[in-house]
Amino acid sequence: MRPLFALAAFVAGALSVSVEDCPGYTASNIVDADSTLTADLTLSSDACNIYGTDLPGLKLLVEYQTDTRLHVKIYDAGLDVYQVQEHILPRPSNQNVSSSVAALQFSLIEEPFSFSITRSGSGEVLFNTNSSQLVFESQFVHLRTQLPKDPNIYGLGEHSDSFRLPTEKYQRTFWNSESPFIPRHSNLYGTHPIYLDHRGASGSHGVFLLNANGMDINIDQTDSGDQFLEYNIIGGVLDFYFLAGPSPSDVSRQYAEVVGLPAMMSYWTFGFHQCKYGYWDVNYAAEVVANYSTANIPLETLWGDIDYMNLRQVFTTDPERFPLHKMRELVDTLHSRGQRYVMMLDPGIHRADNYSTFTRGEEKGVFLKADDGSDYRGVQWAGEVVWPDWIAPNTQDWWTNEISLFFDPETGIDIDGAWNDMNEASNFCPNITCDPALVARLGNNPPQPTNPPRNNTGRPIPGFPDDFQPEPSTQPGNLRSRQTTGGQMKGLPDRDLFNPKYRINNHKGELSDSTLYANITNADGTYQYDTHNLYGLTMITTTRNSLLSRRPNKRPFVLTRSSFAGAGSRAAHWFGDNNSTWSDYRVSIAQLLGFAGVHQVPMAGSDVCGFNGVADERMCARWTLLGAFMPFFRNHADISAPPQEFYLWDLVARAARKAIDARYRLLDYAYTGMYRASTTGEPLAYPVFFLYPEDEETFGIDTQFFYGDAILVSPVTEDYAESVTYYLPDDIFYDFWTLETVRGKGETVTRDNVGWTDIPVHIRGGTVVPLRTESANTTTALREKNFQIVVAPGLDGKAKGSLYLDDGDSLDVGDAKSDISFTWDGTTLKADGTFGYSTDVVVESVMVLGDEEPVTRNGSWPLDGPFEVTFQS
Ligand code: MIG
Repeated sequence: MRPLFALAAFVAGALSVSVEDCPGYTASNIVDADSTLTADLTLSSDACNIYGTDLPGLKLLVEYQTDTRLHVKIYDAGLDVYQVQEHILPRPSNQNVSSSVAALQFSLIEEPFSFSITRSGSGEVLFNTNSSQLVFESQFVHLRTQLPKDPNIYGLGEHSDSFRLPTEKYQRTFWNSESPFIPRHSNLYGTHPIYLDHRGASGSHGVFLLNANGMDINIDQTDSGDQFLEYNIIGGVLDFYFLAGPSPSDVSRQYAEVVGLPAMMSYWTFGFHQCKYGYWDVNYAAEVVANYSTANIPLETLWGDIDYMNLRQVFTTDPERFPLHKMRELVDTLHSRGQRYVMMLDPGIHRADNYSTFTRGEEKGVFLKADDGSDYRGVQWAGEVVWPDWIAPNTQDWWTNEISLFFDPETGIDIDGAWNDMNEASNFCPNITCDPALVARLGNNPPQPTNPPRNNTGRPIPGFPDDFQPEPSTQPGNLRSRQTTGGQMKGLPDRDLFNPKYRINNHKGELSDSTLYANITNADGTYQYDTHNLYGLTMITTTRNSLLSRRPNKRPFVLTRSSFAGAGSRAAHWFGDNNSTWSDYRVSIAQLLGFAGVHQVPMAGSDVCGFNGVADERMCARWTLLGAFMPFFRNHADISAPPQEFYLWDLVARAARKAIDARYRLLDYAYTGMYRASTTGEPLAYPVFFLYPEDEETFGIDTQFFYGDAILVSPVTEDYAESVTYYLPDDIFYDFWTLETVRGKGETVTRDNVGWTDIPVHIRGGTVVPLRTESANTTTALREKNFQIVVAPGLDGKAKGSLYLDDGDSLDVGDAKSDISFTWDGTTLKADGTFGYSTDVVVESVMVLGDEEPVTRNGSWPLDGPFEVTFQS
């Protein structure tokens, strides 16, 4: 056995971990029933103990759960190894189908043990582990599958790389971390261990590994050119869900069956959002709102970053800069104008005896604990902080109480949504030698703005009290685990939680660097070592529940930075602290495709115009046009960045008016897509190949996308360019702006003279798109506008689409919803479906696109029952 380090593998060439000397396992006691298969796996010979201790006995469980989902789980016979708690990620129900009807088939080789997954019928091998031994150690789990040559692999977020992943020397690391500047080829804020493997005409399938532990996934080729993907994980079990597709969006839907359907979002969340870290006081925030009005740019939602807090304490307002009565006035004013307000809630809770959020939490025992029973302490904005243990018994009640007190509509701030940041969790303590009291005292005064905003009073943010007395640190010490019993899947005892021998390629350094220490235990006895990647997911679950308690029948809106598989069923996501660069403008599309197309987090988008650095007029104009066609549309910037509100530049203001006008006219179309996503798992934004799965030219496209299934967005991609080359599949399209017919030829098209307020957008033929006849200042006002139905006939002359309507905000709308389908047969538009939502809004016109000028019929068709509009001359 050779001692090897992960980094050595990089130097050696292929990104493989050398496990040749490991013995592998032998399968025995195979019980092959109609819908399940079980077996014992025993270590074939002497342990290799390459990065820990080989586990001698494993179990294999195979379940044909549905006709399109196969569950394969390899776990320790003693049930000590950590498994993601059911209450954190509920498992899908097993329908126990007969393997004879299943689309995927499992087979195994007993000695050395390996397994493969094939597609029924064709027998195509989708997954095959026989090129490398299974290694299952106390702190290292390894499994490799072969892939076809030049595979089309997508997903495995969160990352800022190309949407179609590189196939050589490429690595994805999962260890959620605060990742300013969203570095390429790095672990970022979220963990989504699912990939979609697209094989053109033979179909797509998905592979989800339900494992939350730190891991590296290597995609590479062996020296002899064999393509592989391998998992190198520092704990947990191999819990795979294979999803049969065969279409790419079938995979999306099947994945949603496993991790949960996306949460339905309120209508207003599709409005335009403005935020900035550095809105220095309530007056400045109010002025931004006023400036948007003056500039005649619709603003739906103002956001409050940590600026509002008193001494950076969550659930407080700065009495001088954000006095409560002024905040209430601000929010009342926003609401009276049909606008909204969302505020930030960070998990780091200031450890101060005069801070009641902290003391109430103390009383209820909600904070993560160090071994001596004292609170685990670190550093965040407020200074020395403690962190909620989201799965401790009283945490939900405590958080709900804090939320209902602070956001009480009668006495507090009547927010419309909550923003969860820093939930990886971020810790300003750089490593385990940190003395939090000292770090807090030395280095954590909130940064001052470099660009004083208008109306800034010039007063500095108050610093931390001078009489602050740091207590001597007891951390990390020799921490004692709260865990005592085995057999509960809470993590093997006796592991090196700080420096496991296999070192994942975490860009932050060691596991505990700048985050919660890996040896901290949660209330149920699990370790942060195992649950780190779930911290954000548990926070947003708690926040969502609290918002629900506060307003039981309103859809909660939570925006989260950190995520894990299933996050979309609880929250929206933005892509974190990107840069005001063309590169990050471009990569926002790949990120959207990952989250909306594969990870099932449809309400997603980037900080428009970029968070860090300086946005300039032309770049911001382009980004505004692009962002307006993404589900989540928010302009946000750092405190050190100059202001970048749309009204600050002429070009950007014009781009914004135009883009928001289009976005709002399309809002019900997008909302219908959201409804579809939340009820079926159909994506809200599509990679081009999802709709043209046999067109190989589309497989690598990640600078174009479909917003919904009808609107193809092809933004300018090059820096400062006024032309763009984009791809049009062999199909018929219609220019969204001019309504001209454009016959796609399965070729790239170059368009010159793309003005700074222009973005190429096409309607895909074969679709019917409901539009509001005109835009409005707020989404509330928009809901009063009538509809125009646009028919975009396909090559066969036909088209279909739909329109979903409800009150826009209720969690349970009961029967008060309409799901209207439109079909166009070449002469008649038929509207049919359900009509439970009552509205005075009518369809005012129907427009049919075509080679000639569009033809329009005007009228007044109420949305209370089926109707037909015929275009027979
Ligand atoms: O920079 O709360 O990603 O959106 O403005 C560290 C301040 C803290 C990071 C978030 C960013 C937010 C900022 N936060």
